[in-house]
Amino acid sequence: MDNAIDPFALATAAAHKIADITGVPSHDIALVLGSGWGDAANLIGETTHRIEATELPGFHAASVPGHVGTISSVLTTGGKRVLVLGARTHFYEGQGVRAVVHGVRTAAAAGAKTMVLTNGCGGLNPAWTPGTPVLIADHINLTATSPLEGATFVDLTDLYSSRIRDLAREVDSTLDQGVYAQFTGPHYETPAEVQYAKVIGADLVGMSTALEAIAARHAGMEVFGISLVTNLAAGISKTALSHEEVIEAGAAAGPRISALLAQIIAKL
Ligand code: 8IG
Repeated sequence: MDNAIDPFALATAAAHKIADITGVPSHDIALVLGSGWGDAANLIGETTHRIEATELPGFHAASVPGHVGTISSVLTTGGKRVLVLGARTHFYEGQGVRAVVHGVRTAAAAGAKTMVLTNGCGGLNPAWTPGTPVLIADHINLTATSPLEGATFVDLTDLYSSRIRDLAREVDSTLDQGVYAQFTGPHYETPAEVQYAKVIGADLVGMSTALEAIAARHAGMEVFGISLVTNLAAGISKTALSHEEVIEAGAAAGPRISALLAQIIAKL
Protein backbone atom coordinates (compact mmCIF):
# COMPACT_ATOMS: atom_id res chain seq x y z
CA MET A 1 0.00 0.00 0.00
CA ASP A 2 1.20 3.49 -0.80
CA ASN A 3 2.32 4.97 2.50
CA ALA A 4 1.26 8.42 1.32
CA ILE A 5 -2.39 7.36 1.27
CA ASP A 6 -4.17 8.05 4.54
CA PRO A 7 -5.49 4.64 5.68
CA PHE A 8 -8.64 6.16 7.16
CA ALA A 9 -9.45 8.04 3.94
CA LEU A 10 -8.95 4.78 2.04
CA ALA A 11 -11.32 2.98 4.42
CA THR A 12 -13.88 5.76 4.01
CA ALA A 13 -13.61 5.43 0.22
CA ALA A 14 -14.21 1.67 0.47
CA ALA A 15 -17.18 2.23 2.80
CA HIS A 16 -18.71 4.74 0.37
CA LYS A 17 -18.37 2.23 -2.46
CA ILE A 18 -20.06 -0.45 -0.33
CA ALA A 19 -22.93 1.98 0.33
CA ASP A 20 -23.14 2.82 -3.41
CA ILE A 21 -23.18 -0.81 -4.54
CA THR A 22 -25.56 -2.11 -1.87
CA GLY A 23 -27.77 0.93 -1.42
CA VAL A 24 -27.37 0.26 2.32
CA PRO A 25 -26.23 3.57 3.83
CA SER A 26 -24.99 2.12 7.09
CA HIS A 27 -24.17 -1.27 8.60
CA ASP A 28 -24.60 -2.11 12.27
CA ILE A 29 -22.28 -5.07 12.83
CA ALA A 30 -19.19 -6.35 11.03
CA LEU A 31 -18.04 -9.95 10.94
CA VAL A 32 -14.69 -11.30 9.79
CA LEU A 33 -14.72 -14.96 8.80
CA GLY A 34 -11.53 -16.86 9.58
CA SER A 35 -10.35 -20.36 8.73
CA GLY A 36 -13.14 -22.85 9.25
CA TRP A 37 -15.81 -20.13 9.51
CA GLY A 38 -16.43 -19.77 5.76
CA ASP A 39 -19.98 -21.10 5.82
CA ALA A 40 -20.79 -19.98 9.35
CA ALA A 41 -22.49 -16.78 8.18
CA ASN A 42 -25.25 -18.68 6.37
CA LEU A 43 -27.73 -18.65 9.25
CA ILE A 44 -27.27 -15.01 10.24
CA GLY A 45 -29.85 -13.71 7.82
CA GLU A 46 -30.55 -13.01 4.18
CA THR A 47 -27.53 -12.14 2.05
CA THR A 48 -28.75 -9.25 -0.05
CA HIS A 49 -25.49 -8.24 -1.75
CA ARG A 50 -22.13 -9.80 -2.57
CA ILE A 51 -19.09 -7.76 -3.55
CA GLU A 52 -15.69 -9.03 -4.62
CA ALA A 53 -13.33 -7.46 -2.11
CA THR A 54 -10.91 -6.59 -4.89
CA GLU A 55 -13.56 -4.24 -6.38
CA LEU A 56 -13.15 -1.99 -3.35
CA PRO A 57 -10.33 0.48 -2.70
CA GLY A 58 -7.49 -0.95 -0.60
CA PHE A 59 -8.42 -4.65 -0.62
CA HIS A 60 -6.11 -7.38 -1.88
CA ALA A 61 -7.03 -10.80 -3.27
CA ALA A 62 -7.40 -13.56 -0.67
CA SER A 63 -4.37 -15.82 -0.81
CA VAL A 64 -5.31 -18.72 1.46
CA PRO A 65 -7.47 -21.70 0.45
CA GLY A 66 -10.47 -21.78 2.76
CA HIS A 67 -10.65 -17.98 2.87
CA VAL A 68 -13.36 -16.34 0.77
CA GLY A 69 -12.61 -13.01 -0.86
CA THR A 70 -16.17 -11.77 -0.81
CA ILE A 71 -17.78 -9.01 1.22
CA SER A 72 -21.50 -9.49 1.82
CA SER A 73 -24.31 -7.45 3.24
CA VAL A 74 -26.67 -9.56 5.33
CA LEU A 75 -30.04 -8.51 6.73
CA THR A 76 -30.91 -10.27 10.00
CA THR A 77 -34.48 -11.16 10.95
CA GLY A 78 -34.12 -8.52 13.66
CA GLY A 79 -33.54 -5.91 10.96
CA LYS A 80 -29.82 -5.38 11.64
CA ARG A 81 -27.34 -5.01 8.79
CA VAL A 82 -24.23 -7.18 9.02
CA LEU A 83 -21.19 -6.54 6.84
CA VAL A 84 -19.53 -9.92 6.39
CA LEU A 85 -15.85 -9.74 5.48
CA GLY A 86 -14.87 -13.06 3.99
CA ALA A 87 -11.51 -11.60 2.99
CA ARG A 88 -8.90 -11.21 5.69
CA THR A 89 -5.42 -9.99 4.86
CA HIS A 90 -2.90 -11.71 7.10
CA PHE A 91 0.23 -10.05 8.43
CA TYR A 92 2.35 -12.81 6.85
CA GLU A 93 1.23 -11.73 3.37
CA GLY A 94 3.72 -8.88 3.71
CA GLN A 95 1.39 -6.07 2.59
CA GLY A 96 1.96 -4.24 5.83
CA VAL A 97 -0.17 -3.79 8.91
CA ARG A 98 -2.34 -1.12 7.29
CA ALA A 99 -3.57 -3.71 4.80
CA VAL A 100 -4.23 -6.15 7.67
CA VAL A 101 -6.67 -3.78 9.38
CA HIS A 102 -8.19 -2.18 6.27
CA GLY A 103 -11.28 -4.38 6.47
CA VAL A 104 -11.88 -3.42 10.09
CA ARG A 105 -11.44 0.28 9.32
CA THR A 106 -13.75 -0.03 6.32
CA ALA A 107 -16.38 -1.68 8.53
CA ALA A 108 -16.08 1.14 11.06
CA ALA A 109 -16.38 3.72 8.27
CA ALA A 110 -19.45 1.81 7.04
CA GLY A 111 -21.05 2.47 10.40
CA ALA A 112 -20.47 -0.80 12.23
CA LYS A 113 -20.41 -0.39 16.00
CA THR A 114 -19.63 -4.03 16.78
CA MET A 115 -16.74 -6.03 15.35
CA VAL A 116 -17.03 -9.80 15.42
CA LEU A 117 -13.67 -11.45 14.73
CA THR A 118 -13.49 -15.19 14.08
CA ASN A 119 -10.45 -17.32 13.40
CA GLY A 120 -9.12 -20.82 13.21
CA CYS A 121 -6.25 -21.46 15.58
CA GLY A 122 -4.21 -23.92 17.56
CA GLY A 123 -5.28 -24.84 21.09
CA LEU A 124 -3.04 -25.37 24.10
CA ASN A 125 -5.69 -27.03 26.26
CA PRO A 126 -5.79 -30.74 25.35
CA ALA A 127 -9.50 -30.79 26.28
CA TRP A 128 -10.19 -28.61 23.24
CA THR A 129 -10.49 -31.22 20.55
CA PRO A 130 -10.38 -30.00 16.92
CA GLY A 131 -13.65 -28.24 16.15
CA THR A 132 -14.10 -26.65 19.60
CA PRO A 133 -15.15 -22.98 19.58
CA VAL A 134 -13.49 -20.87 22.32
CA LEU A 135 -14.28 -17.27 23.30
CA ILE A 136 -11.34 -14.87 23.21
CA ALA A 137 -11.02 -13.22 26.61
CA ASP A 138 -7.83 -11.29 25.89
CA HIS A 139 -4.84 -11.37 23.59
CA ILE A 140 -1.05 -11.24 23.52
CA ASN A 141 0.28 -9.47 20.45
CA LEU A 142 3.51 -11.22 19.44
CA THR A 143 3.80 -9.49 16.04
CA ALA A 144 6.08 -6.75 17.40
CA THR A 145 3.95 -4.17 15.63
CA SER A 146 0.73 -2.18 15.97
CA PRO A 147 -1.87 -0.99 13.49
CA LEU A 148 -1.72 2.39 15.21
CA GLU A 149 0.81 4.96 14.13
CA GLY A 150 2.24 7.86 16.06
CA ALA A 151 1.31 8.77 19.62
CA THR A 152 -2.01 6.94 19.52
CA PHE A 153 -2.45 5.65 23.07
CA VAL A 154 -5.48 3.39 23.17
CA ASP A 155 -6.71 1.61 26.29
CA LEU A 156 -7.14 -2.13 25.71
CA THR A 157 -8.73 -3.06 29.03
CA ASP A 158 -11.74 -5.29 28.33
CA LEU A 159 -10.80 -5.20 24.63
CA TYR A 160 -12.83 -8.38 24.08
CA SER A 161 -16.16 -7.19 25.44
CA SER A 162 -17.16 -9.08 28.57
CA ARG A 163 -20.73 -7.99 27.83
CA ILE A 164 -20.78 -9.87 24.52
CA ARG A 165 -18.93 -12.87 26.00
CA ASP A 166 -21.72 -13.10 28.57
CA LEU A 167 -24.30 -12.99 25.75
CA ALA A 168 -22.42 -15.82 24.01
CA ARG A 169 -22.52 -17.92 27.17
CA GLU A 170 -26.27 -17.35 27.38
CA VAL A 171 -26.44 -19.02 23.97
CA ASP A 172 -24.07 -21.85 24.91
CA SER A 173 -23.08 -22.16 28.56
CA THR A 174 -20.42 -24.78 27.70
CA LEU A 175 -18.25 -22.22 25.85
CA ASP A 176 -14.76 -21.94 27.32
CA GLN A 177 -12.65 -18.83 26.97
CA GLY A 178 -8.95 -18.19 26.59
CA VAL A 179 -6.13 -15.81 25.80
CA TYR A 180 -5.19 -15.67 22.12
CA ALA A 181 -1.56 -15.13 21.11
CA GLN A 182 -1.03 -13.72 17.63
CA PHE A 183 2.18 -14.98 16.06
CA THR A 184 3.24 -13.64 12.67
CA GLY A 185 3.22 -17.00 10.87
CA PRO A 186 2.98 -18.28 8.20
CA HIS A 187 4.87 -21.19 9.75
CA TYR A 188 3.22 -22.82 12.73
CA GLU A 189 5.00 -22.64 16.08
CA THR A 190 7.72 -24.98 17.21
CA PRO A 191 6.80 -27.01 20.28
CA ALA A 192 9.18 -24.79 22.29
CA GLU A 193 7.34 -21.67 21.10
CA VAL A 194 4.04 -23.24 22.13
CA GLN A 195 5.47 -23.86 25.62
CA TYR A 196 6.63 -20.24 25.70
CA ALA A 197 3.13 -19.11 24.74
CA LYS A 198 1.74 -21.22 27.58
CA VAL A 199 4.17 -19.77 30.13
CA ILE A 200 3.25 -16.19 29.20
CA GLY A 201 -0.45 -16.96 29.59
CA ALA A 202 -1.77 -17.93 26.18
CA ASP A 203 -4.39 -20.63 25.57
CA LEU A 204 -4.75 -20.21 21.80
CA VAL A 205 -2.16 -19.56 19.09
CA GLY A 206 -2.95 -18.03 15.73
CA MET A 207 -1.92 -15.63 13.01
CA SER A 208 -4.66 -12.99 13.07
CA THR A 209 -7.20 -11.13 15.20
CA ALA A 210 -5.05 -9.22 17.72
CA LEU A 211 -4.01 -6.47 15.28
CA GLU A 212 -7.59 -6.26 13.98
CA ALA A 213 -9.01 -6.03 17.49
CA ILE A 214 -6.66 -3.14 18.31
CA ALA A 215 -7.73 -1.28 15.16
CA ALA A 216 -11.39 -1.94 15.93
CA ARG A 217 -11.06 -0.59 19.47
CA HIS A 218 -9.21 2.45 18.15
CA ALA A 219 -12.14 2.99 15.76
CA GLY A 220 -14.50 2.93 18.76
CA MET A 221 -16.07 -0.46 18.09
CA GLU A 222 -17.10 -3.06 20.65
CA VAL A 223 -15.08 -6.21 19.91
CA PHE A 224 -16.09 -9.83 20.14
CA GLY A 225 -13.64 -12.62 19.26
CA ILE A 226 -14.25 -16.30 18.88
CA SER A 227 -11.74 -18.95 17.83
CA LEU A 228 -12.30 -22.33 16.33
CA VAL A 229 -9.62 -24.66 17.65
CA THR A 230 -8.86 -26.60 14.50
CA ASN A 231 -5.76 -28.34 15.81
CA LEU A 232 -3.87 -28.84 19.02
CA ALA A 233 -0.84 -26.53 18.96
CA ALA A 234 2.49 -28.08 17.99
CA GLY A 235 3.85 -30.46 20.60
CA ILE A 236 0.58 -30.58 22.56
CA SER A 237 -0.41 -33.63 20.53
CA LYS A 238 1.99 -36.19 19.08
CA THR A 239 1.01 -35.63 15.44
CA ALA A 240 2.25 -32.91 13.06
CA LEU A 241 0.04 -30.07 11.82
CA SER A 242 -1.44 -29.82 8.34
CA HIS A 243 -3.58 -27.24 6.59
CA GLU A 244 -5.88 -30.07 5.42
CA GLU A 245 -6.56 -31.00 9.07
CA VAL A 246 -7.52 -27.37 9.67
CA ILE A 247 -10.01 -27.34 6.77
CA GLU A 248 -11.51 -30.68 7.85
CA ALA A 249 -11.99 -29.64 11.48
CA GLY A 250 -13.71 -26.49 10.30
CA ALA A 251 -16.06 -28.44 8.05
CA ALA A 252 -16.98 -30.91 10.81
CA ALA A 253 -17.70 -28.10 13.27
CA GLY A 254 -19.76 -26.23 10.67
CA PRO A 255 -23.31 -26.80 11.87
CA ARG A 256 -22.50 -26.02 15.51
CA ILE A 257 -20.54 -22.85 14.87
CA SER A 258 -23.01 -21.58 12.26
CA ALA A 259 -25.87 -21.83 14.74
CA LEU A 260 -23.75 -20.36 17.51
CA LEU A 261 -22.68 -17.35 15.47
CA ALA A 262 -26.23 -16.65 14.26
CA GLN A 263 -27.61 -16.83 17.80
CA ILE A 264 -24.90 -14.56 19.21
CA ILE A 265 -25.36 -11.99 16.45
CA ALA A 266 -29.13 -12.05 16.98
CA LYS A 267 -28.48 -10.88 20.57
CA LEU A 268 -26.26 -7.92 19.63
I1 8IG B 1 -6.02 -22.94 11.77
O1 8IG B 1 -1.49 -24.07 15.48
C1 8IG B 1 -4.37 -22.55 12.78
N1 8IG B 1 -3.82 -21.36 12.71
N2 8IG B 1 -0.03 -19.78 14.85
N3 8IG B 1 -0.77 -21.96 15.17
C2 8IG B 1 -0.90 -20.74 14.59
N4 8IG B 1 -1.88 -20.45 13.75
C3 8IG B 1 -2.77 -21.41 13.49
C4 8IG B 1 -2.69 -22.69 14.05
C5 8IG B 1 -1.63 -22.96 14.94
N5 8IG B 1 -3.71 -23.40 13.58
